[in-house]
Amino acid sequence: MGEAERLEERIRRVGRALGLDAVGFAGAGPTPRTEFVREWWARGYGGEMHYIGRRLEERVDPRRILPEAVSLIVVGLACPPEPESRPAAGETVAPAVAQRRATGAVARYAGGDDYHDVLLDRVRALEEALPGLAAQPVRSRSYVDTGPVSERAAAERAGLGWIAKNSCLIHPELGSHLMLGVILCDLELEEDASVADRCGTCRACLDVCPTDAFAEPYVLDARRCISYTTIESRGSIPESMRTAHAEHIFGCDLCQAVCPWNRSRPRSPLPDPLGLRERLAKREEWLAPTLEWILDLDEAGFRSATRRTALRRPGRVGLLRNALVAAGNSSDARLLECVRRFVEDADPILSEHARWALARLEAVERCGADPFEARNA
Ligand code: B12
Ligand code: SF4
Ligand code: SF4
Repeated sequence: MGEAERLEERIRRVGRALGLDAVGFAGAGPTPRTEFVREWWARGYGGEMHYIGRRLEERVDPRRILPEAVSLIVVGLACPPEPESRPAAGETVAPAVAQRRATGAVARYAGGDDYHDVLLDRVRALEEALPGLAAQPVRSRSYVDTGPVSERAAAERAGLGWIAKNSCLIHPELGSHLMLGVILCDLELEEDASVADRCGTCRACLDVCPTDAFAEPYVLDARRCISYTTIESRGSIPESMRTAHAEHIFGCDLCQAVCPWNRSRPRSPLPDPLGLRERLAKREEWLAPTLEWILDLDEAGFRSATRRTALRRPGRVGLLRNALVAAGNSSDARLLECVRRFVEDADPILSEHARWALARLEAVERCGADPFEARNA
């Protein structure tokens, strides 16, 4: 066994001791995968995410960020699973659904401590350990969705898994609910063996997408993805897509939920010696937040409810905009009063979405249907 190999194993062991579930190594240069971002951006799939368009060439070739970089150390941390029962905000016993109150859905990765902070802290700890492990000074940079690095392409190259038809990186043992981080460094590290594409003839993710966001297998038009419209976009959610948003108020997991590689993985609960997954786990109030509660949040309430979470990203107006769309989709006429309060709101985004939701709820009221009876019929 050569000296270089022993260094990789030492880095892997320290990474695991720091609470990381997967650690792999890749070369730092460009690949057809990283080059694809140019075409993706040119096709307009990135929408308003100008932070991607502005630094395309760094995404293609990480050596444009750190010229001395020769290797990438890529790490993964698995998200905690959703609990079986989902109590509503402020309730510890009865689930909101049993109370027949309309709730919003929050993506699995959000609603606990922000993964950017939790994972970046671990990635930096590993980065700081590198000079000691290599017994030499090391030039390096760390990122967890905090810089112009194509993290999925890096993870695929480092053997963490394959980029699947839903465009997510799937780890064969851990599935795709795996948050990624990357260290660029000037250490010569041997690249890990790649994992072959295991999607086969399956296309469950492509078929389940309610907004038809996949331009083709493996390629997402972000503008049509609920994760983009509810988190990244600051403007109006296109009217033609609002019904498809259903109860989603922050992100979407549908194309991962149907994936057979997630259904049975991980096979047993993962160890969590440092409590990282406990920190990432959704706080109780975000398991099944009632739309009434969200629509009642003033600026101070929003700041306190989203403290240290990724839910801060769209801002209060963005989150309330999403909740208005979910209210319009809820068929729950009891939300009429909540929604009416926003019809004359000074913020044009909120007032416009409130008018849309109001028209839909008034139509439900005229019919006198009970949304929960209808849903359970
Ligand atoms: C912009 C962005 C988004 C955008 C666009 C996503 C996208 N698919 O491009 C939006 C807001 C929609 C989004 C949504 C989500 N995101 Co996001 N996102 C990013 C970000 C910041 C950049 C991604 C990017 O550069 N996209 C541009 C495309 C071109 O690159 P790519 O996605 O990396 O991979 C492409 C190429 O590899 C190529 N490709 C691969 N194979 C093949 C084969 C062929 C034949 C072809 C033609 C192309 C091709 O196509 C892929 C998809 O277009 C990364 C963090 C980072 N810095 O990398 C996180 C990241 C990708 N997101 C992440 C997550 C968790 C999500 C969500 C699950 C969140 C949620 N629950 O709502 C969803 C998943 C939606 C989905 N199905 O992709 C994780 C993914 C973890 C994983 N295991 O895959 C990342 C890595 C963040 C992190 N640090 O963990 N995201
Ligand atoms: S996250 Fe939801 S909206 Fe986005 S591609 Fe997947 S299923 Fe479609
Ligand atoms: S649902 Fe099927 S096609 Fe989609 S990512 Fe999973 S295995 Fe691949």
